[in-house]
Formats: sequence, C-alpha cells, structure tokens
Amino acid sequence: MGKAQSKLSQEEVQELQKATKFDRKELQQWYKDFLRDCPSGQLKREDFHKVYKQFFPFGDSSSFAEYVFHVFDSDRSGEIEFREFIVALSVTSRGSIDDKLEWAFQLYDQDDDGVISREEMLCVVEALYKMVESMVKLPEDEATPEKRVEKIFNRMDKNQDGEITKEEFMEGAKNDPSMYEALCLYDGLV
Ligand SMILES: [Ca+2]
Repeated sequence: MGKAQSKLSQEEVQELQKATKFDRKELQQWYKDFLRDCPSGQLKREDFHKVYKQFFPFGDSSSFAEYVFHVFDSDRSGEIEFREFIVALSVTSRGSIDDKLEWAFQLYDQDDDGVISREEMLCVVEALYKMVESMVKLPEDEATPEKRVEKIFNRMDKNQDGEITKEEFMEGAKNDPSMYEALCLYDGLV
C-alpha cells in the first residue's frame, strides 16, 4: 500500500474488490476508519494487542493476539497493511465456510508447513484459554487445553500420525459442527 494517501485509488479499489467481499463504498469507508486509527497506514503489533486487551480485559490475550496477528500479517513484514487487514476482515466476516476454515488452518499451522502438529494446536488452544477462561464455562472433556487438543486429534487425525493435514482439517470440521465451532475460534474473537 506504500504511503498513506487519504483515499484508495481507482486501481486499488478494483483490486480489493476482487480480493474481498466488500464493495467500493465499504472499502473507502474501511480505509478511512483504518487511517484514522493508523495514520501511518500500518497497524502495529502493539496496537493490535491493545485491541484484544480491550475486548478481553479479564484474561491474558497477549499470546492469542500474537497468533492472530501472524495470520493477518501475511507478508510477514511485522505490521498489518490495509490490504492485509481488509482481506482478513472479509474472510472472517463474510467468508464461506471453506474460507473461514482455511483461515483457521493458518492460525494453527504456525510454521506454515501445511500440517498442524499437536504442539502447534496446543499452543493456540492454551493461548485461547488464557484469554477467555474466566468468561466461559467449558465442558468437562475440554476442561484443559490438553483435553481439548486430544478431543480434536481423536476426531480429525484420521490416520493417527500426530499431524492434521489441511484435507483432514477441512473434512473433519465440515462433517462435525462441534468441531467447526471449536476450530473456528475467531467467530467473535477477531
Ligand atoms: Ca504486513
């Protein structure tokens, strides 16, 4: 996106219309709001963390916010540019089930190697629990992060090799609404 100009150019709008489910007017409005909050045109890591703190004042949101930040920051520049912001927002607010699952997969697959290991999932679930546990009542079989990860792996890791591939992830979540709920953490969290 480069320098923060006050409006999106014609080409930028056209390009973002292709990349998102927002129309021209919505894009310009979001851009205006984004610039008001981030005059430099980039959303910084600390500010992203602050937003989570506001929403989850009773828990520790720092680790979870970092995982979500990592997904937003798709070019790994350490800051969220408007394009990254609006593309992620489009997926989380208007995306199809597949879009949302792809997004959730990226959240868990922290090293981007195309599979989710137990450790990766445990890190994200631990971060989630630290953030929300004072606010939600968890069922007995999800009482700890370990239990929840066990439950997810038991259902999704079909060949039991200790890793969940994208196919296993997409299929498992689509065939089991409770898994979809459990995995698409961002519903209301992003
Ligand atoms: Ca970036």
